[in-house]
Amino acid sequence: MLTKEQIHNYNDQGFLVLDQIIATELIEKVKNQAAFLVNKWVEQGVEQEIEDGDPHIFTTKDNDRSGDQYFLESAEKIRCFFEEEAFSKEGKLVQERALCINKIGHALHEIDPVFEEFSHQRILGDIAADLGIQQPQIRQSMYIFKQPRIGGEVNWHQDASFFFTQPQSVVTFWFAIEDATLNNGCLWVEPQGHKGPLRERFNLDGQTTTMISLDNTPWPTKTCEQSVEVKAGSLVIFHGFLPHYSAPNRSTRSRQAFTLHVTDGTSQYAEENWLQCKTLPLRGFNR
Ligand SMILES: O=C(O)CCC(=O)C(=O)O
Repeated sequence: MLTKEQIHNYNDQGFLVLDQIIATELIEKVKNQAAFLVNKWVEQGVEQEIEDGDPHIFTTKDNDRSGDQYFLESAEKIRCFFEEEAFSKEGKLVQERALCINKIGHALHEIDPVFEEFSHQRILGDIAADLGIQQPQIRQSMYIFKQPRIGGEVNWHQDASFFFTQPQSVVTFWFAIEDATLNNGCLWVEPQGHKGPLRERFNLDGQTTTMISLDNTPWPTKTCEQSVEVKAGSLVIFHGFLPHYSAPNRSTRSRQAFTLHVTDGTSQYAEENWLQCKTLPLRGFNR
């Protein structure tokens, strides 16, 4: 599947772009299903949540999720989270409800039939094998909307902070469901940044989450960051230590993406990771 050059580039740069590798029909199917799930969720009582003044917002400005049952339980469920700028000072939604959802997480790949089929497709297994993942295990899935005007920034981070394994094994599969551009908040990465240390670790102890500092290497600056503009249907794969972020979306177009975080069953998955597989199957790709 992957050429030697692509494998070399992944290992050297810490990321790889496979341009428009997923068929348009499949991308549309997934996009429609995400819209369907949002509508279903809205029907299930989000109005009440808003009226109660307790909407579930997702932001990376504050990583403390202590006691946030809605978030913590989403590890093995399908749940929607609002954009941090979804509400006015008066507590009203700033735009159409469906355009206020930040993401759906975190077990679409096991629970929803359309996402299940997409997530386990064979081509991903071939790619994973080429990248040396011996026993792929899909740990998390997220559908990220990056909504027009209010799409939230995702701070610089490394995915191994959330999926700590020894040795490091997490690989992110990031699918562009829509074109991702500088205008609508595409990904930014630090090429070769995966060769540096892991800076933080996100631990869960009971109901308490803590972001532990491991190394004070600064996050990338303008001189070493690179934008990753891609067309819908493209797949960006990145190493768990690769620093990446995305800017807020102030444009009039969303930048939808679907992500899978995959670890290797031959590595030791930390008990302190917030996301544990307790009831759902822990599976890789169809081969
Ligand atoms: O899509 C984005 O803006 C960021 C996604 C991300 O950081 C991730 O999936 O690890």
